[in-house]
Amino acid sequence: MLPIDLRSDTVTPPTERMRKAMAEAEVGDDVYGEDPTVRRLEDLAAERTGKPAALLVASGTMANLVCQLVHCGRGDEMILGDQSHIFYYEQGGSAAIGGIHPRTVPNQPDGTIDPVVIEAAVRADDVHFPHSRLLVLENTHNRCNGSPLSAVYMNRVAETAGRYGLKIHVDGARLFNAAVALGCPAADLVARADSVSFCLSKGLSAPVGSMVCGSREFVTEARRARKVLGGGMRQAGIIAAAGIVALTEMVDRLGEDHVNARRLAEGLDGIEGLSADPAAVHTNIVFFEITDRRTTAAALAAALAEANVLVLALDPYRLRAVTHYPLTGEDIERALAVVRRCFEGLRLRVTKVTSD
Ligand code: TLP
Repeated sequence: MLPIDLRSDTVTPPTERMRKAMAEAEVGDDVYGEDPTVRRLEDLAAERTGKPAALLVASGTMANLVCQLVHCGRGDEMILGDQSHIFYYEQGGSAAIGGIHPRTVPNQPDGTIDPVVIEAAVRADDVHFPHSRLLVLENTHNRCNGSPLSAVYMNRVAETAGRYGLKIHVDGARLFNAAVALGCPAADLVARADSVSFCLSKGLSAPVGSMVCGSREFVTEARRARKVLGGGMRQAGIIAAAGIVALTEMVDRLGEDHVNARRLAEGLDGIEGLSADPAAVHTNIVFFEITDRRTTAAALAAALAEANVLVLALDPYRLRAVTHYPLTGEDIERALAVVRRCFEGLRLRVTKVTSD
């Protein structure tokens, strides 16, 4: 059996159309602003997010860091969720590289942050305090079941941020998953944001690349920040060509991944000793938990890997599986059969060891 890789949607291979577009891409030196394919991608990304301008960068991590560097100076504070990718998985780059002070506040299970909590976290004008400059939100929210944040929530939170002069950055690595799940244009979800980043290289299947979108002035500064981080690329049209295919051909199909994720969650929840919450799955990320604690997430992930199903063990008893192109409903059923078999095998082994 070919491996069924559910570790992340970052493992998606480029489509044939992407490979062809990459081979044929018209290119130039993008640091001189002379790559026509990069320019086309940037125009398209700006249009899809409803922002005046956009910038191609190497990764989601770089996109987020560039945005933080533009919004905040050294010693400024940003408010962000305690489950956010920027806080968890980006090496503390905001502090290490930008001198930005992270103020974490609790994410609710649906990935939102209560506006009342945001308001309470804003610093008063006092010589002891850093200046509160930025609010960071994540849509979809990776560690909160891939939850999509609605335009209604964004409006509420923008009102709070506006009252205190906070800028808003949306880490929209999977923004188009949110748009498809909520049935609205991506632009509606970030209309109130000052900047948004999204990834071409996750569910949209491009091999490399993320976009930063915002006002023209913002993107001019973002271009400078990208350069100092070493992210000025030359004939980047090769990458941008795949990004154009990602945005024009791969967005509408994301719904299939969401259906597969829900099915996966239902199946996992039906396995004795495991639990998942299908009702919480609205996009392509599924968390599941080992409730029979005689075995661990690491042991289950290792057993599954032997059987060619790859998942991530995140915590001692918690795992993550992500659906994506080109996995089909049949692949999900096959993966579920493997999980059932492997988990049962582990339980039998543990039962035998304990009774020996
Ligand atoms: N997330 C990856 C890992 O880093 C955990 C994954 O497999 O989910 N924002 C969000 C919300 C993300 O989920 C990710 C990647 C990023 C930013 C960073 O993107 P890259 O990997 O392109 O730097």
